[in-house]
Order: sequence, then structure tokens, then C-alpha cells
Amino acid sequence: MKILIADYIYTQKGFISKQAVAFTETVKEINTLEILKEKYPNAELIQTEPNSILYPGFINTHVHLEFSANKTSLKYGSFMSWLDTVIEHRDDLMGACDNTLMQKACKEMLSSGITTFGAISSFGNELEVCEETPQRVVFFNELIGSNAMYADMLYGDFMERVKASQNCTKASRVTPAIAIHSPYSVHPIILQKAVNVAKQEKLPLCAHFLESQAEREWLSSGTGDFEAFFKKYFNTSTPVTNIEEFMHAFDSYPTHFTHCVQATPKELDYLAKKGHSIAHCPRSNRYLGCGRLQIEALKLPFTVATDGLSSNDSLSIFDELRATLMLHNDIPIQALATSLLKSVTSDAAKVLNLNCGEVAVGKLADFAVITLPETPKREEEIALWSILHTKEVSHLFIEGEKYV
Ligand code: MCF
Ligand code: FE
Repeated sequence: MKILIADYIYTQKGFISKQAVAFTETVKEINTLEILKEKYPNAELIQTEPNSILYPGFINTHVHLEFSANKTSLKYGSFMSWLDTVIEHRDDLMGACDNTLMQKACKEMLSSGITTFGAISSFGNELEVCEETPQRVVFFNELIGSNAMYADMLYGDFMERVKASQNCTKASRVTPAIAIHSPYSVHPIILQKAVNVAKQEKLPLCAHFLESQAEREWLSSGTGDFEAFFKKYFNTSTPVTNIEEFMHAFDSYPTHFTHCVQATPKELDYLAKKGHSIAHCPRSNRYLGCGRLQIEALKLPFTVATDGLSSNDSLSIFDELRATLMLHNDIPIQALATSLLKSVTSDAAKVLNLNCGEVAVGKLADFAVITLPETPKREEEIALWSILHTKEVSHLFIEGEKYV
């Protein structure tokens, strides 16, 4: 048993003070230090620095580790130029992305307090790293392939990767999962097969959806920048699906849709009605010229996620939260800070169906302790000060084990 003492604990009821947490792999009790010491006299005491706040470990629901080698290869500014450079540099970037680089990416996430991440995997290259990293990993095997001629082969390869991720060692914290790349890149027949697998085997499911204006135009009318792209690389001139058909493919299974920047209010309402959620990647959207997701109007749960280094400059969840505050400059800042912390803790855990994301009895003891540079003058501002002042966490626990 361990007992952790911090000035504040972030809970569903707000920040509480003068309390400590007793835990093993899970949280056993939250009470005053005196009572906990009396009840668990042999427990190891962990006294954190003054002005520390205990948070549940942060959850980054969407990252592409395989693209960690990108620094200046991919062109930012507009989605289509970015995609062209993905095609151009993909092999080089994959070749340069060895285990050491991906371990560095995991470490960067860990230092910023991320105890769980959703890894979108195109080839399965990062499975070994994800098995070895201390973090909980929801391993999203990506299905991609719009050409009916190759669909069966691509689906076969995809299922092999799904199986490999289902056979991870018990010691690892990997959960197998499925990612549908996007409506423009996945043939509806294999899409439906993959959704059925997710449903039957109860695997978390995600999909990039309505990220760019070009995607919207291609899916609605077969025109725009994607027309030349598909002509050039695939010698086709018609989209394999449309927005409505794609959305309906997920009707019977809650899915985590990434981006949705270009979705209409009606489409967002539809997603909400079907119990789906959104991964909001503000820096990725900004860097790829995709626009701003109107989070103030959402009626469905959303998470804030970094996306990969393919469309970002860091994998720090606090860098992402600070950027989110800047992008949504019309939303009152204190309320926004509070809702963003929820989006990367309890809301994200619900989306990924994990028993973490809250400091509460019975939850997994995944914690991130942050330390403010001085005593917060007003309690209602702790959420904002936490986001603004944190570069690295001061302690981090996963399932009760200390890693930072
Ligand atoms: O989320 C961003 C932007 N949207 C789509 N795909 C990706 C992102 N970052 C990496 N990707 C990957 C995706 O998984 O890039 C490839 C896929 O394997 C693009 S499709 C040619
Ligand atoms: Fe992505």
C-alpha cells in the first residue's frame, strides 16, 4: 500500500484539499492523512512538493508513433500538400522511425503525464515498443485500401495485425483495437467487415472523418483537390463512398471519430445520437489548414489528442492543451480549461472503455502529479494554472508503480 499526499486532488467534484490517497494497483481510499496512516500503518508515504496537484494520468486518444521521424519532411499549411508529401516521404519516414525513436516519443508523452495513449498503427511496426512501454496502449490497427481489386489482400494483412495485437503478453498494457483510416481511403465492403469484427470482439473503434474541406468536397461531389490526387495515384475518378453511407456504417457501434472539423451541425447531431465521440486535434488541424472544430457547439463527448508528429511539433498533452486554449479564443478561458482537463481524463477513459481517468475508489492507480510554481490564489483558477504552468509532471504512477 502507498499513500500519496498532495495539496489538491482533482476529482469529479472539483479540486479537494486536505485529503490523501491510499492505493495499490487501484485506488483503495481517499481520506485525511491521519485516518489513512492509522488504517494502513505499513503503507509507504509519498509526500509531494508544496503546491502539487494530483491528477489522474492523462489520456492521449490519438497518436501515430510510426510517423515520429517527421520534422520538416511533411508540408504544413494545406491538407492536400501535406498528403502529397506523405506519399512522397512515407517510405523514408518509416525507414527512419526505429524503436529508439518511438521509445523517445513514448517517453515524451510520459514526461507530460500521459499514462494511456491510443496508437494508430498503419503497419504494426510499433507493436513491440507499445508492449514494452509502461503506458496503457489502445493499439488501433489501421485498415486502409480503396481499390476493390486489392481489398481482400489488404483486409487479410489487417486481420493478421489485429491478431498479433491480440496476442500481446499479459505483462503489457496493450488493448487491441481497430482504426478505419477514412471515408475516402477505405472500400465500403472491407469497412463493414472491420466494423463487424470490432463489434463482435468488443474492440475500440476509431476513424478519421471530415478532416479537410477537400475531403468533404470529394465525398459530396467527386470534385476538388482529391480529384487530381485520385487520378494521379489510383487512376480513379469517383469516391468509393459518401458522407451519409460512411456514417451509417458505424450506426450500431460507438466509434471515436478523429477531427470532424468539416462536419455540419446536422452530421454532428447524428453522431451524437448514435453514441459516438470525437478526438479533437487542434494543432494538427491548424498545421494542415483544416480549420477549427466548434467544440462549444458539440453535443457529444470529445477528447483532446496530439495526433502524430506527422502533423505536430510535440506529443506533450500540455502543449496540446495550451494550443487548444489559444485556438478557441472566444470560449471563456476558465470554463474551457476545466472542460479540457475532463476531456483528457474521465471522458477519454470512457471513450476507450478503460477503468482509469479518475482519482476515485476502485479506479486504476494511474496518476500524474503536477506542481504549480506558487500557491494558487483562487481555487477556481487551478485548472487554468495547471495547463499554463506545466511542462513536465513531477510524479507519475501507472497501476500503482512509479515511473517518474
Ligand atoms: O491524422 C493525421 C491526418 N489525417 C490522416 N492521416 C494521418 C494523420 N497522421 C498520420 N496519418 C497517416 C494515416 O494513418 O497517414 C497516412 C495513414 O496511414 C495517410 S494516407 C496516405
Ligand atoms: Fe491521425
